[in-house]
Amino acid sequence: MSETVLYHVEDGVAVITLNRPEVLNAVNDELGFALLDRIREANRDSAVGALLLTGAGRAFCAGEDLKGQLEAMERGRADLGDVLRRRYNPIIRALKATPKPVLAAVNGVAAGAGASLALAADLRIAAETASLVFAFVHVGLVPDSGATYFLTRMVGFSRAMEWALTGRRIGAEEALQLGVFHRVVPPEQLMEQARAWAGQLARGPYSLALIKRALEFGATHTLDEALDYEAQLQEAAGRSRDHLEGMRAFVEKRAPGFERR
Ligand code: LHQ
Repeated sequence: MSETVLYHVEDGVAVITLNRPEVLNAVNDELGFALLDRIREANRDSAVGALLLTGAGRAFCAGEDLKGQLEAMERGRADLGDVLRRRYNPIIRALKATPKPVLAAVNGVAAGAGASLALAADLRIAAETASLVFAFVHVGLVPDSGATYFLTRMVGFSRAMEWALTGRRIGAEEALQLGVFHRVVPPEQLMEQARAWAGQLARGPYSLALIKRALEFGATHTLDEALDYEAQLQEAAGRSRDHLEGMRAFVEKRAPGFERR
């Protein structure tokens, strides 16, 4: 298995680390396909309750490997649409489709498709030194890997337009104020806090999976459709063992022991 993505499971959490620190974890074919494999592996593993995505070294991810891409272009072998369809889009779809919560620990700069990757997680905890750079414009490209979808929904159309057109560096504090980052912590505390948070998510009830689906649905459908879907999902949640356990724990004034069932 490729060393460009490190993977281990601890405390019910699949820790997935992008590992090309010498190029700020820029994504080439090897890293991209290894990442996709690891997301799928975490999804399949019943011992895994949450995914934690981070980067080795000082960056989260600098997006597409521009040196590799330039070489491919000079050899006349670059088709960016194909790169997206084969490599990035399946990664983003896999992150959104897994019923398990995905936490990104943004340890440094997240640029281009690397920023998109951070936005595709369900939650983001970031180091004070982290930043987002929608760098696509600097290399004459358009935001991709879901950036147009996530950004417009997270920060609104007007601000998304400014971030995309300028490609300026968005600091951790600004991202926190706008709810793009959920928590910002000193760099030396990032991984400890991220592991603790992901561990907590991994011990959550079966309904976490349904909550993910419910919110994605609610964000893109009408009120009538959302009401119907909520009723459908609640019916399923209501039949879960974890719902029963949650109610018993409440009545017995103790912490619930969920089993993701
Ligand atoms: C890199 C990269 C990098 C290679 C830093 N590649 N080496 C999708 C589909 C298909 C095709 C095209 O694109 C896409 C989507 C995209 O992702 S397009 C956007 C691609 N990403 C970028 O444009 C970001 C490029 N990087 C930067 O702007 C800066 O490196 C940032 C702002 C991320 C960090 O700046 P610094 O902290 O000043 O670091 P640095 O620039 O000195 O980088 C450190 C090293 O990493 C350096 O190598 P060197 O050998 O000189 O030490 C960089 O060349 C290398 N590196 N990003 N994407």
